[in-house]
Amino acid sequence: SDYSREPPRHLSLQINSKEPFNAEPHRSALVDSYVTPVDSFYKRNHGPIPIVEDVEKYSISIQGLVDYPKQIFMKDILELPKHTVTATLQCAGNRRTAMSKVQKVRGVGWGVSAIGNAVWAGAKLADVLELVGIPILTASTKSGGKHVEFVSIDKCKEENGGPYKASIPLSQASNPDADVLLAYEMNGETLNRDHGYPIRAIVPGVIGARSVKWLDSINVIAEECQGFFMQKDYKMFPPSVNWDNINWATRRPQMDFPVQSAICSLEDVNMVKPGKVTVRGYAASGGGRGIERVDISVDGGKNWVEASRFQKPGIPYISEHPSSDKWAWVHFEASVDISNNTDIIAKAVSNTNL
Ligand code: MTE
Ligand code: MO
Repeated sequence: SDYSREPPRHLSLQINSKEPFNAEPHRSALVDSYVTPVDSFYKRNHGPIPIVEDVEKYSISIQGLVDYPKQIFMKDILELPKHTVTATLQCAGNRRTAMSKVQKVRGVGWGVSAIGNAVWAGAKLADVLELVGIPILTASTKSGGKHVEFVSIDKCKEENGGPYKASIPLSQASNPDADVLLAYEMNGETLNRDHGYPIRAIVPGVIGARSVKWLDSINVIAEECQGFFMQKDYKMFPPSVNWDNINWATRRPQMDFPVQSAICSLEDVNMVKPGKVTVRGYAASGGGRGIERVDISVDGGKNWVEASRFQKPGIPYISEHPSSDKWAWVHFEASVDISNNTDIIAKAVSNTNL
């Protein structure tokens, strides 16, 4: 593989693997701002970053079980209505390093920062699918298409040198309210190479692995994608399963990410003076389920106090409120009194009343 033309990256990132490039910011950067700057947004790759020299010649083939297969160019995508979605992207491997302290987990090690919140802009996939004759809210095409597979132009060893790919259900892809985007902007700027230039999928509320970067084709298929990252990775097994007895087919691919929270204003082990301490961090839930509550304990889990939650600075967050960003994380903050040697714990509760 050729790593000689990687893009420049910010020096503040902690590098977990150099080739392919996998890096995350320091946890404190995650609570500096609601929208994570591109420079400090985690980067998760499985091969060299592709190079698209001529964006006018760049196209995505939409094919498979559709009536009107079509090759769409950048200008076709730019002609569709532009939608802006604030969505948190989280790698399924976020916090894997901590998991491995309980039982060894395979894969790149990540701290608590394989997550970020960005303002993505692009065309809705539901609008793009209409161009090939798939009406909105379609669960199955006439020819039996039930899944939408995203195929990249990159090359990764897990696919034996083939492209990275993943799929989502057609019902989600064709649902305008699911806000699935073919994104060309991140935080108001042209998507950069690391994050999928010129076009990537953004699947809000779902593990990052399904938001395929550097799109090459979109296939409407009958069964979910059979690629490595759908069938041989990103699945959850009970502790009794190990690498010798694993039967991958017994589990479904992970899609919506589970509720998650992490303290970002303190390290895992920190020296602080006894007294008032402000605890800050992030909480996020997949599937558009908001964060109902964040609780903090300063005595290892015996007593809990509720933290305040917000997205926009100073405005209290209310889960499910129209003013809240449905697909985005919340920041939490609590002022607590700590004595000597103590465990501070944050626990988020997601809203399942959807
Ligand atoms: N898309 C392609 N083509 N190749 C990849 O390696 N990694 C996936 C996803 N899309 C990947 C990809 C994974 S596992 C994650 S978590 C996100 O991209 C990371 O997106 P980011 O690098 O923009 O943060
Ligand atoms: Mo990931």
